[in-house]
Amino acid sequence: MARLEAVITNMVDIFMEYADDQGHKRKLCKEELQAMLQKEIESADLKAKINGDDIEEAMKMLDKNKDDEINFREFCRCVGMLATGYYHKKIGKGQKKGKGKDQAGDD
Ligand SMILES: [Ca+2]
Ligand SMILES: [Ca+2]
Repeated sequence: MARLEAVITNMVDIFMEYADDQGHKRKLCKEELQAMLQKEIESADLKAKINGDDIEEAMKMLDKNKDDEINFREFCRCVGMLATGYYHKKIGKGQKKGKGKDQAGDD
């Protein structure tokens, strides 16, 4: 399979595999998210990007519509964040302390 195709099908397959495990189908609850992060991400750097060691924080960060679950759109955003983090690392753009964390201030 072409590489980009593999990325796309992997994303969908991984999401569905974990999201359909328990609770609501097509959504990752906290336990499912934790299981996925534990098994599907090995790099400590990547995990740190989304607070992967603290499931409460990771959930807070990824759950944009605040329904306490991760839907596919939120999952895609998560993968995008990880990819961006990796990209920045590769081009040598470290984490600069500019304006701090971008807090999605939607209130
Ligand atoms: Ca589920
Ligand atoms: Ca959500």
